[in-house]
Amino acid sequence: MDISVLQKERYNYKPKMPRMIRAGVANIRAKEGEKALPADERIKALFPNTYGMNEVYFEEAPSTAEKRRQVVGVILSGGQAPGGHNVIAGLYDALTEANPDNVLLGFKGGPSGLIDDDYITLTGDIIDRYRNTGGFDMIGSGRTKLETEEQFRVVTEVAKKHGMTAIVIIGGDDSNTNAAVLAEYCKAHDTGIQVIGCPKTIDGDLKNDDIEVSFGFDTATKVYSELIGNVARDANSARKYWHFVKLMGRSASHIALECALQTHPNVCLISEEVEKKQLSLSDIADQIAESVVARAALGYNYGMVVIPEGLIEFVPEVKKLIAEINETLAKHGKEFSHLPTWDEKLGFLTATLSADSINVFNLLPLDIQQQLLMDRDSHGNVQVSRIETEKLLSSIVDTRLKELKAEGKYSGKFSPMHHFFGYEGRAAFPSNFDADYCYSLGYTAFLLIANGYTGYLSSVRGLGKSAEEWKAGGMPITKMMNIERRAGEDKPVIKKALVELDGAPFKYFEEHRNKWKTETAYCYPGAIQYFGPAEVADRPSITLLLENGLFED
Ligand code: FBP
Repeated sequence: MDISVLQKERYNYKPKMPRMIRAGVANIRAKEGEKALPADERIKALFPNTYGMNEVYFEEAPSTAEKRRQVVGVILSGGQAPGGHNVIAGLYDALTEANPDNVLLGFKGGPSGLIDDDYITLTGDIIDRYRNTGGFDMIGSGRTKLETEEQFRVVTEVAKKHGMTAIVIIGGDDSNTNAAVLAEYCKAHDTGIQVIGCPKTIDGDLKNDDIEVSFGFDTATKVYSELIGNVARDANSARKYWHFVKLMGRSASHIALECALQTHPNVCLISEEVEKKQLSLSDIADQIAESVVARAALGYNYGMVVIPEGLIEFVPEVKKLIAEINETLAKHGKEFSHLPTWDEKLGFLTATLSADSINVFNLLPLDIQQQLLMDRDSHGNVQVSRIETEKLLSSIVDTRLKELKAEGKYSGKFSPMHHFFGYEGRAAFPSNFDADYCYSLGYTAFLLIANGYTGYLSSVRGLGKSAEEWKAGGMPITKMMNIERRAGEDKPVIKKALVELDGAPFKYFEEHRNKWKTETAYCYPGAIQYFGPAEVADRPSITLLLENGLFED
C-alpha cells in the first residue's frame, strides 16, 4: 500500500481519552443518572419500549457488565466526516479488550450494506491501516435511509444470521433518528439486538444539550479556514480580486460562522439571520456591495465573502420558489424530465409556479435556473452543494455596483473569483480533537453495548476542556426527539440545530463584523497541526470555546 509519511506517523498516534474510561473495559462501571425525557410528550406513545430511560455515564470501578460474547455490526451513514475510522477503531479496541473472541462486522456502503448483507469482518490488521486517517474508505458509506418496517425486518434477519448482539450506526440527525426507531423495533420484537448511535456530520447541526458537537466539524472547518486564510492572503498580496467562497453546510451555517471566526472575512452571510430578517436577494447584494464600496473608498479593490451553501433555501423568495418547484417535480417529475428542450421545460414550469415565483425565477441567471431544476436528493431536497450561489451573488452584486457607478457613488474595480470548499475537508486526516473525540465515542459505544443499553447515542462531553477531563456516557436518543411535519406527515425526529442568533458564537461575530467589513483584518489560521504544543495541536473550534465561555482573544 502506498502511504505518505504523515499517514505512517498518524498510525502511531495514540488518541487521548477521558480519564474515566482509561482504566480499561474490565474496570469501568455504568452508572445511571436522571430520567432523560423529551420535551414533547407525544414521543412516549411512539417509543413505548425506549422512552423514559436514564442518562448513563461511566466511572472507574470493577465492571458489573454481563460478559457474553458480542458480535457487533457497524455502519457509516451519509456524508464523509473526518474521524469516522477512529470511531470504528475505538469500538474495535474496546470490544477485543473485553473479549478477544468478540467480533466486529463492518457493513459496506452505508445502511444498504445491512440490508444486502454486504460486510467484512474487521480484524486488527485492517483497523491498523486506518487509525487516525480521514475518509470512510474502510467500509464506505451511503445515503440509503433505514426507516421502513420491512427494512427493519430484513436487518434483524441479517443480524440474527450472524448472531449479532448489537448494531452501531455512525451518522447524522436522520440516521440517528432511524437508529432510535430501529432500537424500538428490536426491543418490541424481542430480538435481543441493541442499537447504539454516534453523532457524525461536518455540518455541526447534530447538537443539543447532550451532544456538544458532531464529529468532523472541527477538522472540516480547520481545513476550510486554512484555505480561506490562504486565499485571503493571496487577495491581500495581489489586491485585485473579490473572492466569493461558498462553504458546505446543507442547512445550518455553523461551518461558515466558524470559518468567519477563524479568518475574519469582509462579509460572511449567516442563513439563519437572513431568514429571521427576511432578507431578499437584493438586500443581500446590497450588504455585500456596501463592503465593496467602503473598501474601494479606502483603495482596496479586493475582499473576501463567505457564503454558506444552504443560504439559497433561507432567502424567503427563493425558498418559496424552491418549494413550488419541489412540488411540481414531486408530482410531475417523470413527465418533466422527458421534455426534450429547455424552452419546453420552462413552459411546463411556469404554468405551475405562482406569479411571484415566476418573477424570481426569471431574475436568476440561466445556469442557476438549470441548477434549481437538477435531480433532488433521496429526501426530495435540492442538492445545494450543486447550486453556484457564489456566482449568483457576485453577479447581482456586479449589477448593483454598476447602478452605483452610474449614480456616481462608486468608482472602484470589481473583479470576482469563485470558490466552493466542501469535499476538500470531508475526508481530511482528523485533527487531534476529532481523532481523540471519535476514538472515545467508539470506545464508549462498546461500553454502552457491554452494559446492555439500546437506543442510546454515545456521548462524550466537556469537550472545551482537555481530553482527560471529558465525560463519557450515553443519552437515550428519544430524549432528543420532537415531532416535525415531514412530507405531509407528523414524524418523530432529532431536531436539527441551526445557528442560534442569541448564542455566543454569533454574538461574537456580530460584535466584530463591522470592523471586518471595511478593514483588512484577515486572520491566517494555517494548516492543521498534528504534532506540537497542545495550545496549537489540540485546540478545539472557536465555536466550541465560545459556547463554553472559554474563548480568549
Ligand atoms: P451529512 O449530513 O450526511 O454528514 O452530509 C453533509 C454534507 O457534507 C453537506 O455539507 C453537503 O451538502 C452534502 O453532504 C453533500 O452531499 P453528497 O456527499 O451526497 O454530495
